[in-house]
Amino acid sequence: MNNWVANVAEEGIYTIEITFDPEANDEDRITCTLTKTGDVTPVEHVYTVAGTENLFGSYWDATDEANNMVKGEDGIYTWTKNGVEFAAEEVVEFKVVQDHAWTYAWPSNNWWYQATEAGTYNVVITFDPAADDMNKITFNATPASAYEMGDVDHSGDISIGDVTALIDMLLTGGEVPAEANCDGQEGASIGDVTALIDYLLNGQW
Ligand SMILES: [Ca+2]
Ligand SMILES: [Ca+2]
Repeated sequence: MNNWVANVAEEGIYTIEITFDPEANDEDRITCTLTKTGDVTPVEHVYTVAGTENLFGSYWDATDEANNMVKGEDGIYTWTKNGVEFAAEEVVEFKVVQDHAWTYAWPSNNWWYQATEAGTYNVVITFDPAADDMNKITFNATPASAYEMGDVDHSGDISIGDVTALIDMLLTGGEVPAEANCDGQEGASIGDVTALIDYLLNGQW
């Protein structure tokens, strides 16, 4: 009368065998055997932001590896772009796509952002695959001018932490915010580190 219930004790790959003997007594007609044959290997996905060309450089291109997100130790993926120029009321739209295909993409309606005023912005997008659909994505566009020159780690003041942050950026070759340019020469170099240390020692640029 009740359905047959087979409990799976632990996650894994199983072989399931069900037998039915019409000649047996009611309680013996059905047998069900679960045999574990292996472990489940977690699938590592690639997440990429794809959207309007004004922010992402390519146009709704799910295959653009330049826009792959970077996985953090907490399992949350991040995409960062510093020094983005937005006109007043400029609109950005995007989705986060899984494995360079549109089969799985969030949010179902495109993420929509409109810059309130013209300026240079640092943009950070995060994606949490484990969160429910409404809370997977965060988008932050911070005016780049909010940080003063030398405040590389965006802590609000200039300290030895900024020297460390700048050296980290030089070593990893990541995007460098405008405020990391301390020597006035374009781009980030060891000259910016020297200028920053000079400032810490002397209190002036
Ligand atoms: Ca700082
Ligand atoms: Ca520089």
